[in-house]
Amino acid sequence: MSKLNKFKRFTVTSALPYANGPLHIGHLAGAYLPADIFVRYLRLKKKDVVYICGSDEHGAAITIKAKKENTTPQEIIDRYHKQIKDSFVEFGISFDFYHRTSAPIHHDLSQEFFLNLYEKDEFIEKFSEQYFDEDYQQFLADRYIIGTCPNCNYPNAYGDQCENCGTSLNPTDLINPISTLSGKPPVLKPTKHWYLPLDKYQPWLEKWIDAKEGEWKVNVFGQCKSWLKSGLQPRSMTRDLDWGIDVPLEEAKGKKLYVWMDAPIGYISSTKQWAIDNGKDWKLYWKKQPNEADDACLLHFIGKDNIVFHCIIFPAILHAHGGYILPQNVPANEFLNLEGDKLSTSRNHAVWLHEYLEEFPGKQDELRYVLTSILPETSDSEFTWKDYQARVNNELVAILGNYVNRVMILMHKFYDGKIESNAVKIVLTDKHLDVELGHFYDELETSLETYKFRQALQTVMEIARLGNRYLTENEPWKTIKTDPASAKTTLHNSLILIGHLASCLQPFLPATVKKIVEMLNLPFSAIAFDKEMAFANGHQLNPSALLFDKVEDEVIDFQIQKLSDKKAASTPQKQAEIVPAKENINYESFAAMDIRTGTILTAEKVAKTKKLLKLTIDTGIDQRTIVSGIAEYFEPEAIIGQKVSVLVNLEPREIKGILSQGMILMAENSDGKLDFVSAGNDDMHNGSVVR
Ligand code: B3M
Ligand code: ZN
Repeated sequence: MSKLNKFKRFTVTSALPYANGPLHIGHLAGAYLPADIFVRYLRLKKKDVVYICGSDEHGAAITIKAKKENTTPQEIIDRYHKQIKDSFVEFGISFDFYHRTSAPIHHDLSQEFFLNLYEKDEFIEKFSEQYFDEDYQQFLADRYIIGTCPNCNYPNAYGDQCENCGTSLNPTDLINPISTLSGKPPVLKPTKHWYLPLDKYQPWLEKWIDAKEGEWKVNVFGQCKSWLKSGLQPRSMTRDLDWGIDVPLEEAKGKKLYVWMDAPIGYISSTKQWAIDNGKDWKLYWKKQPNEADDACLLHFIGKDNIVFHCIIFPAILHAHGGYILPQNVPANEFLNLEGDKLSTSRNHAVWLHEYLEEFPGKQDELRYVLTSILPETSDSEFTWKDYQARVNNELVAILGNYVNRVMILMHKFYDGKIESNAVKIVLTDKHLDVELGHFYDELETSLETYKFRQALQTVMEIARLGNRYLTENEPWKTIKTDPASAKTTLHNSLILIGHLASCLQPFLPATVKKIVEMLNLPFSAIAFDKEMAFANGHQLNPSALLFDKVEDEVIDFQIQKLSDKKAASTPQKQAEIVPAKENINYESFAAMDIRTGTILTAEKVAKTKKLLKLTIDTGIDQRTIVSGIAEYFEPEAIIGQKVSVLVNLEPREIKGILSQGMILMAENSDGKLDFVSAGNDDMHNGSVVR
C-alpha cells in the first residue's frame, strides 16, 4: 500500500443521505459504491477499518417533505430511514454501522460540540436581518428560501448553498429571494444567531489545505482553493426552525443547530454507537492519539456538492473543538446523469435503488459493475439503459462469465470436476500468466489506493481477457486427444487464474465472488488477495453454473419507457408565456368586429407552404374561403366539420394567390400548439353572433 501503509487504522464515511426520499443510482455512484469498494479492499488487506454512515434526519429538506405530504417530520424520517437502510443492505453496501441523526446519542454529541465552542468564545454572536415569511410566521433558512445565485445566476439556489456551482451562501446573498413556503418574497426581521468565524480560521485552513495539493483530487482541491481565494465569511451555525437539534442555551429557545453543523458530527456519533454495540473504543477512530503515528486515517466519500462542508466547515469545527483527527482525504465524485438529463428526485427522473432491486432480483452485481465502470470520478458521467445492457452482455456475460464457464465445463467434461495430478499441490506453472498476474495485482493496488475505481475494475477484467486468450491459444479441447498432459496443465492453470480473478473481484462484485468460490468449492480464505493460489491434489469442483444472464431488449425498452412516462407525468405543464395585455380599446372598437360561429366544410394544404391550409367555411351568412396558418397542427381531413369562431368582417386579402375572406380564431394550448377557440357546443347554428 502506498501512503496509506503508514496508517494502522481507517475511519471511512459516506455522506449521510437525507431521510426525505429514496436512494437512486446517482447517490450510489457519488458517495457509496466508491467507499464500499475501497473498504472491501482495506479489509482484504487485513486493515483495521470502520465504515460509518447513517440517515441525515434534520434540516429543511425533511420538514418541506413533511409539509408537502401533510404529515410529520418524524413519520418522514422513520419511513425513509428504514427504506434507505434496507436498500443499502440488499444492494451490498457493507457499512459497519448505519445510524441516524435523530438518535439521542447524536443530539448529545452535537450539543457538546456547540457548548465546547461556545464556552471558548469561538462563536460570533450577532443579531442580523433574516428573511421571514409573514404568511407562515417563520424565518427562512436553507431550503426554505430560494433565489438567484450571485455566483452563477442559477435561479433556484438554496439559502445555504447553490447546488449548481456548489457555492455556500447566506440567504441574504440570494437575488430575488422567494419563500418556498408561501411562494412570496420574504421580509427581513432581526434575529440572533451564533456564527462560526471561518474568516478567523482561514489562515489555518489555507495551510492545512495547501498541504493536500497533489494528494487530493484536482476537482476537490480546486474547489477548496477557490473558496479560500474568495475569502471565507462567518457562517451561522444556528437556525430559527422547529425541527432539528436544540441550541443548548437558555437564550436560544426555539432555535436549532444548522443541519450542516450537526450532520458531519453524525459520523462520530454513529461510530460511538457502533463502539458501544461492539465493545470497541470509538476514540481510536476519531481522537488524536498520544503518538500521532497511531492516528486513524479519516476518509470522507461524498458528492461534489458536499465538498465545502467536508473540507472547510467540518474540519474547522473539529479544529476549533480540538482533540480530533482531520480528514486525510475527501475523494469526492462529480455527478451522474441519466439518459441525457440530470437525475432529479422532484421530477422523478431517476433509477430508484429500491425499484431496481425489485425489478432485477439478484442482479446487484450487474448494477455494481455498470456503475463502477461509469463512476463520475473526475467529471460528470452518464447512465443509459442501453449502456447497462451492453456492459452486462458484452463484458460480464461474454468475457467474465464466459471464461469461468468454459473452464468449468471442460473440467467436468474431461475430469468429472476433479483436480488430479502427481503433485501434492497444484500451483500456477505458466510463467507468462504468473508475470502478467503480478502486473495486474500491482496496477490494481495502485488504482484502488488512489481512488481510481473505474480503472481498477478494468484491470480486473484484463485478468479475464488474459484467461480467455490463454485458453484459446492452448486449446485443451484439442490437446486432450493429442497431448492430455498439456490439456490438464492448461485447465489447472486456468482454474488458478479463476481463483485470482475471484480474489481481485472481491471489492467490486461480492455476490459473483461467492458464486465462483462455491463452484471452486474453496473457503474464502483460499482467495485471500495475497497472490498465493493453489489446489490440493484430488480437489473436487462443484457443478458449474452461469454467473450472469443476458439482458434482453424488452427489459431495457420497458425501463426506458418507464422513465419517459414518469418524466411526462411529473413535468408540470409548461407554463405558456403569458404575453402582456394590449392597450385598452373602447366598446365601439370591439362592437365593430363581427365574430360568428361557423363550420369547416373543406380543407386542403396550400402548395409550396408548410403552414397554410385553404378552408371553405360555412359562416351561416355564406360559404367562403379563408386561408389559415394551422397546417403544422392539423391534417386537412381531420378538421372537416370542425366548429370554429370566425371574424367575418376582416378586410379580404390575397395570400399565396388565394383571396382569404376572414379569420379563424385560434389560441395556443399548454403544449404550445395552436388549437381552435371553442365555438360553443354542437347545437349552436352557424352564423350565431359571438359577443
Ligand atoms: N445529507 C446529503 C446531501 O447534501 C447530506 C450529506 C450530509 S453528510 C454529513 O445530499
Ligand atoms: Zn451558483
